[in-house]
Amino acid sequence: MAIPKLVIGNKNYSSWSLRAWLMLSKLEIFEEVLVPLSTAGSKERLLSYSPTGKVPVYLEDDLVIWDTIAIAEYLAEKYPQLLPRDTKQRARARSISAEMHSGFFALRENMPMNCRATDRRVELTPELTSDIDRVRAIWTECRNDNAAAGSWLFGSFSMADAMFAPVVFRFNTYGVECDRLETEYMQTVLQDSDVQQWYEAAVKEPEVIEEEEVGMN
Ligand SMILES: N[C@@H](CCC(=O)N[C@@H](CS)C(=O)NCC(=O)O)C(=O)O
Repeated sequence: MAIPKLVIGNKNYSSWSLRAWLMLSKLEIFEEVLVPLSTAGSKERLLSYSPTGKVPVYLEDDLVIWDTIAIAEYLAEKYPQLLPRDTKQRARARSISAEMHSGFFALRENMPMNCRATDRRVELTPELTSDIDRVRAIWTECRNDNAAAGSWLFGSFSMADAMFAPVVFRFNTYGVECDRLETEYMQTVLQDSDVQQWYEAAVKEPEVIEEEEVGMN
């Protein structure tokens, strides 16, 4: 078997890329193919890897997986440690991962991931506040239930942490206020060595995507 490849977008901006990259970084050796988004020819390059022309794309021999939740589920089949061992907790990790994948539109729209940006502020509309409150409730519930097992949402790192990692960067960039438990969880994510590696690469990227640069004073 050849070394799997993961096609990703800009580390500073591509939140879906971060999710797949973080899972893979914790599980297996892989080759990273970075296609800077919104540059000349980038769409054609992406379409040469997958039918959707979006990132992330996971490539393993003749297998192509082009959607984050499908990549997560495939990896969890290969590496069961990506989900909690307990059946009910596993269902819960899947539920919040799916909820992230299919929802939180106000959060995704109004607080785009911009890892290297700090001190940004956006208008807290009712929809955005509702998304933020829901994220905080998820983190609080998971951390309260799994505090003894470790510092990730379900104790050990799971796909759910990968799904919420870009939200941690968003809360950090846009100064979302959190309580102690939630802030501790954010620190677990931000201080993780793989997340740090991603961040350091994001800081060095030269590309600036204007429409993602929101919330400046
Ligand atoms: N449902 C997809 C969404 C992927 C997605 O929207 N990726 C964005 C970057 S974060 C993208 O590829 N944008 C480039 C484009 O649409 O041309 C997933 O879960 O992987």
